Amino acid sequence: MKLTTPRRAAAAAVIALAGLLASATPAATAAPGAPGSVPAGIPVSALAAPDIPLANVKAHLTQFQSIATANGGSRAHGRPGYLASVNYVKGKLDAAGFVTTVQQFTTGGATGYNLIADWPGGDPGQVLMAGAHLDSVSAGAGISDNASGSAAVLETALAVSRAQLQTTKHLRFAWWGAEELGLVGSRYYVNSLPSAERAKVSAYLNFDMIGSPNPGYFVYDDNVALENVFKTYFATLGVPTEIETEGDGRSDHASFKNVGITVGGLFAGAGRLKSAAQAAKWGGSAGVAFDRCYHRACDNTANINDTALNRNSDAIAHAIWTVGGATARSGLGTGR
Ligand code: DTR
Ligand code: ZN
Ligand code: ZN
Repeated sequence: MKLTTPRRAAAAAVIALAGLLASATPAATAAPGAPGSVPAGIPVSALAAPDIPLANVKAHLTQFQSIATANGGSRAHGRPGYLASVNYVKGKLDAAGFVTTVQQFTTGGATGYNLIADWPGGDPGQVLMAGAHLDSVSAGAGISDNASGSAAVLETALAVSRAQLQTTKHLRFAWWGAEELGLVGSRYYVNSLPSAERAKVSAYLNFDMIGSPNPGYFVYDDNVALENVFKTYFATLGVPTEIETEGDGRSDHASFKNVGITVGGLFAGAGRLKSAAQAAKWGGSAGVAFDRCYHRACDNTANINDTALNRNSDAIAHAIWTVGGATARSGLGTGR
């Protein structure tokens, strides 16, 4: 639809802890820190997240590549490829039952667009947000940076719809404009939120570059509870993680952190070189950038590591189901 105007329950009950950061006593499960223990302050959902189909995520990447190819080679702010990307994502979400809103802003002499998608239900006073910037640099299609995050967040939202998921928190997904110009879209969103609405956002999860071709597995360490949600998940896969140190202030989570909102997220690496120690534990090439096509024309559909994209997409779903406090699903839903 063309943009015209904005717009597992297991037998056990869900054990939801009060608040994200409340020092609620951890659920009486395993000893703190023991495998399978519950990080303090995180709702424990008896409902496991579904697998996010890698093929679906890659199909979105193919669409984003086609959009760039058909629109001068990029999906950059102010170019037709960006608005076409917004329309693609919006069409999928509208068809899946989300309430979408397009927020316009102006920067660099051009109109920018944020796409916000609310999943009906949940406590409107406790909003869990997950997002990714949808724009590329003007040099290329921006498949690693950041169609990867945009596609994974989109497919997770569609999985929520397929499950007709019910959650304790209200779920809100976002695709940001003009990140590459300096976090412009996400900052505009946060600054435009009335303070009462801002206070309702319990956490924002950011996913920028999650399929890098020579990947690392980095977890944001801005909040220990959210960091543990991701670390615990990767530990179940036997994948060691490191804390993310390349990005303080370098992606859209900074817009939220700057106004005191709890943030977390995942990152597979950009222009820094992978060390020998990192190559030993993660595979890939030492002495080579995590993404050697970072901000270059070669950031196309060949510039993705499927294993990293798959693992990170599933980790995103795990976080949404867990932190969102999934309580029930009522079918296969309509998500496409
Ligand atoms: N600013 C992002 C790339 C980036 C660099 N360091 C980090 C750390 C965390 C997330 C993203 C990034 C971009 O160029 O879009
Ligand atoms: Zn970038
Ligand atoms: Zn990025």
